Amino acid sequence: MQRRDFLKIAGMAAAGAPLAAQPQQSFLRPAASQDIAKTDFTLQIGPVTVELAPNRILSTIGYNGTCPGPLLRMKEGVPVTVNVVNNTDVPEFVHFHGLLIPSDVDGSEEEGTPPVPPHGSRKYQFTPTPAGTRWYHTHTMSMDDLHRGSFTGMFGFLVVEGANNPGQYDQEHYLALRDWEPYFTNQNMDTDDLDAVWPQPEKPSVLDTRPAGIEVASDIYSINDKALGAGEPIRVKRGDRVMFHFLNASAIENRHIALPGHKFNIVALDGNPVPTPAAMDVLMLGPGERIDAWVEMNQPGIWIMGAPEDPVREGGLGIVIEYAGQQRTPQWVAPPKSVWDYTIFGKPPSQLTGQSAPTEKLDMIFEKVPRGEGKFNTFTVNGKRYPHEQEFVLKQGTRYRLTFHNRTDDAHPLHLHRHQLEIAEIYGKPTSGVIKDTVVVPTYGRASVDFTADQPGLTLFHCHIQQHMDFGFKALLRYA
Ligand SMILES: [Cu+2]
Repeated sequence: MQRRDFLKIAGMAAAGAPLAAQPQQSFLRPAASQDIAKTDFTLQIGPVTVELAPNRILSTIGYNGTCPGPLLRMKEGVPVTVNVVNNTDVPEFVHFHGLLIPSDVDGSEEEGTPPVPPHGSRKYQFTPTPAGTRWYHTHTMSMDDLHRGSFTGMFGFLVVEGANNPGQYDQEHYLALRDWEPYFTNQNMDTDDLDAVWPQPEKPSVLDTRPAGIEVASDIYSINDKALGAGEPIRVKRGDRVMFHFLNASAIENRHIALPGHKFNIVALDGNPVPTPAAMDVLMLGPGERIDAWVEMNQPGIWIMGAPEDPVREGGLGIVIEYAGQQRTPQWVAPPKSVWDYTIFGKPPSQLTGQSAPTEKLDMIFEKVPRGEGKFNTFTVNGKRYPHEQEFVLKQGTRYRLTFHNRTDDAHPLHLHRHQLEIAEIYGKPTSGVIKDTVVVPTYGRASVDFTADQPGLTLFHCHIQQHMDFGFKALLRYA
């Protein structure tokens, strides 16, 4: 099927064509029906079909026959066993993203986690912490195979429940943003309108004008497993407070989300409560990032919540919000101009309390080598290729200030495993109290993050764009 045919189908559904009855997804079950005391989980890796729209059915690999995989709801501090059964012909790794757990169960080959063998199984046993919206996904390399790694359907939400779970809202939804049928292209697909507004202290005085290699792109999108208009709408009543847990599960690109006439009240980034909750018109999430935000439903109508970029939204990245008693075509209205800025949610550095100031510095300089490996770009960290044996050796108990120097023409979502990063400076602005595991550093931008080396064991750092990671954008931190 051609892309335009698919868009026609999704567009027809969005314009009010009858929607086929969909079985209620287990993924969207309200919290009340979850067994919060569960400590044993099984993930079966195998083929799944994803019905994005009635005439758009994809085959991929996923967990337990669904995509996204089941929501894993754990209790903070209560040990769990995740039994992973691999029904495929290749070794697999399940990474638990945002959890502070040992290297041997973190799910990264680089850190020494044993693989789940083909047609075999392996138990991951750990004590989940900290509380918040986490997620799990495959951590294999893809290289030039767009049917492997995070291009597959192997991802799902993981919620670690803390002692306090006030839940002062009328409903909650877990929404994973995805793209499908990736392909290689040498067109510049960048949609990052954010980059122009930020200082570019790392921009080289002489730009590298060598022709760039091919990158991965996609034109087909979904929220969870449905393209815009093809799934059930989210049904609300005026006055409802609806909590949304967003995840960018893309392997490829940063994404934006807006809901016409409504504001997102952001309470947590990467699952960690922010010091200064704030309302925003548009959300931005790099691959790997999560945002918890509630919306007060106070504009009756039928709306499209989705990507502000027309080709992305029309390609499927959206979902219909339907107020009770309303009958009309779902409406999209472009949001007011909005700049995503992590420091909005922080507090001034002077208010830093209870945290020792960092005593050691680490620097990472990122550079892109156009066509560094055949037709693919490669990346270096501090001018070197992975694995940086003596470059990043941590002293137990020490607090570090890690500065990212992005000397490339892309915004990169940078992820450190098994540790929490507190943003100290970004966009040339100091801040504190914003705790993340993945930080998008703008084009030619610089950011500093603080972390405490209190998780002994090999620790992987990488860009969460799969192709960048595979072609060099990673480093291994170790403890002395
Ligand atoms: Cu990257």
